[in-house]
Amino acid sequence: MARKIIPFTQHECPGIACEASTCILQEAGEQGVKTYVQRMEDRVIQPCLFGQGGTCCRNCSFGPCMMIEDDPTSIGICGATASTVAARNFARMVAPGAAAHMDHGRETALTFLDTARGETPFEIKDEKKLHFVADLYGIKTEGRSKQDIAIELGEKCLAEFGQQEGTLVMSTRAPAKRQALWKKLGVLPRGVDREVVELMHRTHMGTDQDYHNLIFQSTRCALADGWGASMIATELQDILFGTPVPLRTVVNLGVLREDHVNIVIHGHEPQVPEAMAMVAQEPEIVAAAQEVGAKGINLAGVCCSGNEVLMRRGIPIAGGFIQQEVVLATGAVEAMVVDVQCVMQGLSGVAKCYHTELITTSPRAKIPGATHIEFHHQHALETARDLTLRAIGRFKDRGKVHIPDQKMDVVAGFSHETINHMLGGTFRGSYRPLNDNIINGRIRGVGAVVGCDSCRVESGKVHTTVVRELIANNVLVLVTGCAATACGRDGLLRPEAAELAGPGLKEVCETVGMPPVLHMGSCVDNSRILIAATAIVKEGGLGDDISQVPAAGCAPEWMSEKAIAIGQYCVASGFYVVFGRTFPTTGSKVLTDYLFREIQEEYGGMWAVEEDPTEMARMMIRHIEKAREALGIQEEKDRVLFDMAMRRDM
Ligand code: NFS
Ligand code: SF4
Repeated sequence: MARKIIPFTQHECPGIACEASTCILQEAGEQGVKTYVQRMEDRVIQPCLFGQGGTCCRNCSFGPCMMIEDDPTSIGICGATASTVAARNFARMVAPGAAAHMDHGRETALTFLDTARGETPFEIKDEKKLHFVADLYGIKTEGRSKQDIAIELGEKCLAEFGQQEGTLVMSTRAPAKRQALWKKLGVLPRGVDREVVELMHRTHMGTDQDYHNLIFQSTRCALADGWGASMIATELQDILFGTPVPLRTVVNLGVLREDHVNIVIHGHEPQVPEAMAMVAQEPEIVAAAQEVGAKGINLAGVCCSGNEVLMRRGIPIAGGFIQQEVVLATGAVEAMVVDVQCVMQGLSGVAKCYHTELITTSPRAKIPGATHIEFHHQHALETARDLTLRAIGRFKDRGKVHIPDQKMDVVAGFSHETINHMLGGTFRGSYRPLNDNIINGRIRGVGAVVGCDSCRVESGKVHTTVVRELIANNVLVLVTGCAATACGRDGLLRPEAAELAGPGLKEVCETVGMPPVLHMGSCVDNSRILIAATAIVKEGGLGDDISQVPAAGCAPEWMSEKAIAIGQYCVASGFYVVFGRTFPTTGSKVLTDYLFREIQEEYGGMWAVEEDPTEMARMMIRHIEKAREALGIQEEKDRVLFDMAMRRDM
């Protein structure tokens, strides 16, 4: 059968992250390797409008029932309306999205606890943070060993997953006004797992059939993610593996090395990547690599596994989500080690076209055709050595290798603690200088650009267009997840990128020596953004709640259910949140109006959707300017407009 060769350039075929990816994908296509690009081309059945707008229900065997909101003949056989079905489907995105972070948080807590008990090769690295978090949990720290404190903290965190009543400790870190609002609305999560189970229950046929009530529980579940499990994950990971500090490293396909055994770590939880990093330089391992003719082991990351070890160890990232198959199609990867989430099943087929061994490590995530080697933190190093030796064993089977030159310097590692120190000086950390710069208008506000990269849009480009527009308008940008990787590829995570910023932001970046776009970590680390926003509120001068801060968030290329859970907890925290391209409730105007407008009256935050990246940035900027106006700090606007005009003249 004649193969179709796809004549794509990055422009002709959206969804290809960069030039380096284009040329690898083209080669792969010519050799008959099927990647997401071919699968998109091959698909005959196109997305259905009911599915896309959230109004197809298959919750019982009377269906599937497809709804048209204003058509009385198009309601469910059970009588369910479009808004009910769209809300149920939305809830069914929040539940697994939140559950992914929750299960990650649980796994972290288990590793943390066993480490405190001396049963893993990891250690408590950040004692200062251990004490801080222990204080939050009301744990006595004075005169106790770090192991003792950590055991109590691990047990307390773990107990919150199965907790039935009460509230989650992390949620008490939110601004007082926000907590009072959550209390008033009755939306404070009672436990972690409980909120997912209840949400799933409510979506069962014939249960909750009121869209507002369904979104209420979706919110409680999402809050149990952001102000619960994700925050537990971030904080315990920092204590265990170290709180990130700024460091320099590189991203994109060019980080793979021709003369090394390349091992790519992909997925989300940091345990496997940390263990792999711990053994990679062991003399016996290096010797084994040299024996097969390689110079050593080169570890590189993909997705959030990559972000975790990029932030803490400076391990380079080979690619974001959309590049995962491209990384293998270089022919240079001996093994790809994956755990959970965002791992494409297509990897299995791509790996088979090369000498690459695809290895799954979590009992929760297996892939037909992949090798399964289960990872347990108690034996982390033994397993990591085993995995590494397997990769070394594949080196001799390498065929033709094509590693593109493209790689880009990045500065990453901006935890909340780092921002605090960087801006406030080493003696006493503080957000005062940031708040002052927002108040005096040098920085107009803060924009969070987060989430996946997508094959449905000009991948990466959508992120970077939004970010470039924001920084040009003096909006300081915080990034996480694959959005951060896309910005990294584009050079936006370097201090030099301050050149692209408006004059006020540029001045601040140059004074501090920081990039205008700060990489805050993986997607569970969106909890760092919640903490940063809270720190801005607590510092004073910018209102007494997150909804008053001149800030906005977006996920321009979102694709995963996690993105919906994150968006919902951000809206419920008071943020204005813009999603790119599609939104999963548009089949119901009633529900969409609620999420895009009315919800603001309850939570101060709301959703929006926009396809055009420049417009997306402008929507965020308009929101930021409106917040400034409400705070009475609008004066500097003229100067910014003047500066914009000046720049256009240049
Ligand atoms: Ni977030 Fe990170 Fe990437 Fe999207 Fe997937 S890796 S957890 S979900 S695709 S940003
Ligand atoms: Fe149709 Fe109602 Fe069954 Fe859904 S639950 S498939 S709307 S009958």
